[in-house]
Amino acid sequence: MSLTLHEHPFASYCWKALVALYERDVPFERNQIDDEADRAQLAELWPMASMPVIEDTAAGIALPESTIVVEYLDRFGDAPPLIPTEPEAALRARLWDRVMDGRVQTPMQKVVLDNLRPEGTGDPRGIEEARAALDQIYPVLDEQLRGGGWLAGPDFTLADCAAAPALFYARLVRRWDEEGLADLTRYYGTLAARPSVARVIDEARPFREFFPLPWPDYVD
Ligand SMILES: N[C@@H](CCC(=O)N[C@@H](CS)C(=O)NCC(=O)O)C(=O)O
Repeated sequence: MSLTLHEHPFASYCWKALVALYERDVPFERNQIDDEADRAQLAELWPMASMPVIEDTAAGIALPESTIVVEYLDRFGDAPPLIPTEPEAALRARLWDRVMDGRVQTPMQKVVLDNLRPEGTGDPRGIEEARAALDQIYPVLDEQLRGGGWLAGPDFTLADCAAAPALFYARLVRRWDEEGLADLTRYYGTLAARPSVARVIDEARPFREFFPLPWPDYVD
C-alpha cells in the first residue's frame, strides 16, 4: 500500500480527506497523530505539522492542506472526480470549498480553540465575531442550496467534502435556524447520511470527550 494519511479522526480538516478517500474507495493506511512526538515526526514531512498530510511512498511525495489532498486523491479509484472535469463546474467546486474553509471552518475553529485556552486568556470579543460570521454565512449557504442538489451543483464534489466537517462542527458551536434555513437543513441531513460522511462521524465518536464545550443534545 503506498498511501498513508497522517490524521486524527476527530480533527475537522482530516474529515475532508477521509470523506474523499471513502468516496473514491481508495485503500490507505492511517497514522494517527496523538501527541507531541507524533507532531514532531509529522513536521519532518510538512514543517507546519498541520493535519491532514497524505504521503504517497510510491511517488515519493507528501502533501499537506486538505484541499490539495482531495485534489490528489482524484488520481486514484474509479469514482467520478471530486474536482469536476468541466471547467465551470470545477470553479464552482473550488469556490464553495474556499467558502467552507474560510467562512465556516475558520470561525468554528476560533470558537473551539478559544475554549481550549488557559483560564483568563480567552478572547470573548473574537468569539462573538466568529459566531456573527457564522450567522452571516448560513443564509448564503441556504440560498446556494435552494432547489436541491449538492453544494456546488448536481454532483458530489470537493465542496461537499469540505462542508461535511465544517457544518458538523459549526452546528455544535452555533446552530443555524433549522426551520428558517430549510435548504441548508435539508442539505446537511443528506450530507450527514451519505455513507462516506456517516462513517467519518462514527469514527470520530470515541473522541468526543476532546471537545471543550458541552456536547449539545441535538447532535447525534
Ligand atoms: N488549511 C489546513 C488546515 C489544517 C488544520 O487546521 N488542521 C488542524 C487539525 S483540524 C491542525 O492540524 N491544527 C494544528 C496546527 O495547525 O498546528 C488544511 O486545510 O489542511
